[in-house]
This record gives sequence, structure tokens and C-alpha cells, in this order.
Amino acid sequence: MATYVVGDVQGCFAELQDLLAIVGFSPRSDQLWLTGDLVNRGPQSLETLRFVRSLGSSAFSVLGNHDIHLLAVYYAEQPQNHNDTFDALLAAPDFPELLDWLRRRPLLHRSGNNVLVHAGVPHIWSVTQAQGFAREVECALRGTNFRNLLRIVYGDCPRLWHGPGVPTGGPTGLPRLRAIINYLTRMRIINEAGRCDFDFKGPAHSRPEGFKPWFDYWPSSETRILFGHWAALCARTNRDDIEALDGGCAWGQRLIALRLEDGQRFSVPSRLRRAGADA
Ligand SMILES: [Mn+2]
Repeated sequence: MATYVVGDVQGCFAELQDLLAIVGFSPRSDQLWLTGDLVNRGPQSLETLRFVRSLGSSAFSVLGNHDIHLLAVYYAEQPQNHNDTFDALLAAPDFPELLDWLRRRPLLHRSGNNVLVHAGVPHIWSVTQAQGFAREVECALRGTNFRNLLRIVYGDCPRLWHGPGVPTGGPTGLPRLRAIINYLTRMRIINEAGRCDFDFKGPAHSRPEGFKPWFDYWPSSETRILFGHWAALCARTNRDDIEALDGGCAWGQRLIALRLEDGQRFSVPSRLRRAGADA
């Protein structure tokens, strides 16, 4: 029995199969955790969703920003971006069931000392608080009014969780849920006050002044945070307790797996041509 945590697949289904073959993954005895962004940019989002759903309780995938974008396109008639690769998905006969499954995925999965999340956990929250805030969004996405959230899900505001003009306990209503989604699925760099720069996608050393990678604010601890989303990190944080797993497979780089039990990493090359990074 082993647990493999795989970084952002983004429709790179063939590479996911390559990676599971080299680790000898068995759905009967092993678990597969995924850092989210199962879909978009790569060529086989449909096959990826079908496969991960078919694993049932052997797989845990958290929602990433591209997954949420797909939910908003389908359920709330939001426009696609010119480089989205959703056409085969949207035409598939089983698409409604796949999307219903996708919207019931968690934003944060915690098991023992391990925390799985797409982008990260901001230092302005404890891990336990983050778990509760993720739960608020999960309840909204599973509830009858989930389309209301998907209609307003885009945008960077509210930019602060604590501060002047923000109610004690954080923003309220739908803007609160958008802020939680932004921290957990879009964050890369953040300032001391808890404001993110969502436009920055580069390597950590080229960040603007006043901002740091979200994980630099966390003291080392026994809790291990596993995340994806930031391909330009090249899957490195220089820490043992915070594991970056987005290998940029959809950009022609690699798909990465971490075996939780012994910390060993595995990877396979992308089958796509190398392209510019834009996770
Ligand atoms: Mn992402």
C-alpha cells in the first residue's frame, strides 16, 4: 500500500499513465492523490476526468483554478479563453456526470500530517482554519445555489482577509468564498498582510518587492503541505515539509509523483513540445 501524489495533469493523460506504470500503481492497494488542475491546456482532459473518477475511493483530487474555470464555463455560461482545450469534453455524452463529480471534489484534503491543496495555504490562516474555509466553499459548490458562486468566481477582490474595512473573521457572503478560492487555488506570492499578486507567474527569485512565495512565511513543522499550480518553481521549494509537485507537463516539461511513505520522487517527460510557461 502506497500513496502517490501527482502534480498538475492538465489533460496530460498519456503521461499520467506512463507515470503510474513506472511506479506500479495498483488501484486495489494504492492511493492516488492529485494536486488539481486535472483539465485544460493538455490534449486529453476528458480521458483524465473519466480515469480519475473511475478510481473511486482510491483517488483524491483537489480543485484547481482550471477545474473551477471549467465548472464556471459549463454551469454559469462563463466565456472560454482562446487557449482553453475543453471542446472534446463539452461534446462528450458523459460530460454532465463528469462535471457533477468534479464540482464535488474538495479544495483541501488532509490526512494525518499531510495536507493536499492546489496552490497553497496562506500564512494568515492556520491549517485547521484553512480546512474550515475550504469546507465552506465545498458546501456551496455541492449546494443548490452553486451556480451563484460560479457566476462571480472570477476576480481578485477582496484582496485582504484581515485589515481596514474587512469584518472580523474575514469577508462575508460570496466575496468571502471567492477570496478562499483565490488563496487556495491561485496564490503564488503574497505579502505580509495577506495580499496576493495573482499576475505573477515567474520563478520565485524574480518576484516583486514586498512579496514572498506563500510557503516562505511558514515555520517548518510536522505538517507536510503538498501543492501544484506553480510550474516556474520547477517543483522545488528547498524544504522537506512543503512539496511543490507541478512539473509543467502541459508546457512540455515533466509529470511528477511523490511517494508519501518514503518521500521518493518519480517523473516522466511530457509528450508535448516544450512551450512557454503559463500555468
Ligand atoms: Mn493552477
